[in-house]
Amino acid sequence: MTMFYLIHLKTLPFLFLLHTQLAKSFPVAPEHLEKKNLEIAENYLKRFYHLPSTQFRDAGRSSIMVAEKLKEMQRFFGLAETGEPDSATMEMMAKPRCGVPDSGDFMLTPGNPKWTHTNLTYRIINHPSQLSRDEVRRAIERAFQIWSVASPLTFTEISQQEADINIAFVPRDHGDNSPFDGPNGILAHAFQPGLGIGGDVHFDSEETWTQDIRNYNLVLVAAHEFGHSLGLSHSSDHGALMYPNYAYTEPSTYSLPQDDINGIQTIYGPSNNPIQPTGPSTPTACDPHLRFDAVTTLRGEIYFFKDKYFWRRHPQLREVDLNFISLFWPFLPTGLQAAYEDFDRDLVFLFKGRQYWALSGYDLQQGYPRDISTYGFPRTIQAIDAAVSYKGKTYFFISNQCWRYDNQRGSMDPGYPKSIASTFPGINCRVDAVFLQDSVLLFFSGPQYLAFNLVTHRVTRVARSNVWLNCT
Ligand code: 7FY
Ligand code: CA
Ligand code: ZN
Ligand code: ZN
Repeated sequence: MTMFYLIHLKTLPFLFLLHTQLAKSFPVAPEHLEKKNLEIAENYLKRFYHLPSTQFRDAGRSSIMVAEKLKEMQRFFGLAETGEPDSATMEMMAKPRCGVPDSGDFMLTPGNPKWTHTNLTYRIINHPSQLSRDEVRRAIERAFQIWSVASPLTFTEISQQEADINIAFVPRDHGDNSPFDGPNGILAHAFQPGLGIGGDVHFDSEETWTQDIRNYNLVLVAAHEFGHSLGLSHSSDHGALMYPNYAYTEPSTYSLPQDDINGIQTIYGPSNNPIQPTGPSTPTACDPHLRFDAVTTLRGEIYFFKDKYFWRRHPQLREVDLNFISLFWPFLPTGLQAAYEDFDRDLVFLFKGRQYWALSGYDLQQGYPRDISTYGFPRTIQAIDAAVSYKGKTYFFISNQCWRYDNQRGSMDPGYPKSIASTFPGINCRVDAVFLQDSVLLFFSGPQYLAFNLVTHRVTRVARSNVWLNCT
């Protein structure tokens, strides 16, 4: 049984209520169609407009919340703001939002097992050879904290009595009919909430457990397993902690993705914190508001950076895939701000704040990150919006100004910065990102891009940014 059914069942009383209120606006629609429309509309609003799940809506205001969210959606698409799932609205909702990375959702464990108390206890039975007892305790504490900030749950370590969640590092056959397989393969497993072995987590003691980017980071694997201990199953959202595949992310700054927050709060309700935590959402390629952090070519492919992700596009194949930045370059931060390729040196430079990194393919060049003062930027420049290199010069875009750096001489050209519009007529907006393709500069500004022909010195095209991700 999946999440869908759980919400579905709980939604029924509410659906009937809304249904009778809207009946007059649908004189001809057959009843079953009407109900179906409402269901589709609700799922759509939950997915793209943060409509809370039924159980977290104030019963009396539930239908009003749906109507408000509908109006918001209608306003966005330029439809009549009826607040009702009329045919024009349903048609818009039915349009494929391409590239939505099988924008899955969290799943609850079949049968919906959960803890009936919120003050959970855990006990660390042993530790693996590579990490000390204290290192394991710190990692486990951090992994629980990832879940406790987003839920009403608390986790307390105990060393004597029986704990809710027992944590152990064990090899091969260890008496629960789920033997481990030695290095790699299965890393750990967890039992769903319940008495006895319920909630317990076992880690394969033959893995190399680490506190850094090396496989496998204990905090991340533990946090994933604890999701199972709390009643969550795997999610199809690629950015979720409960996604089935291990992916490295810096644990000290990790915050629980929104999909996992939605999952844990579906089971245990919102956090007791007056300010409800929110988490990063996996970007949707065809979100009409999508804007890029940075764009660059790299050895013939185009990389579009956004938050902790990038899309990669092969220019001929038109194929686009979404990946974590950390999967290719675990040493890079998220939220990059500018990037360019130096074709002569076969290097890519990436910028965030005053720091920058030089990459040769997957590898970080020695001596990086460096400070942008090496380019000749004064102390007053705190960040670069966009950068691109062309014919031995590198152009940096900062606010409404453009700086030009001479790659050979290794210094800024005199006369710069200049206004962007005086250097590139027609580009009179702030630039989020820019890259070069066949003597054309592609400038991204908010949800649109402008193509600037370097030969004719004119803007030749303006279109939506995410057509680059094959969105129509
Ligand atoms: C994971 C798991 O939770 C199971 O119940 C059975 C098999 C599993 N596979 S695993 O041990 O290789 C594993 C895979 C991914 C463990 C953790 C993760 C993980 C996923 C996302 C973020 C961090 C870790
Ligand atoms: Ca293993
Ligand atoms: Zn086990
Ligand atoms: Zn899992």
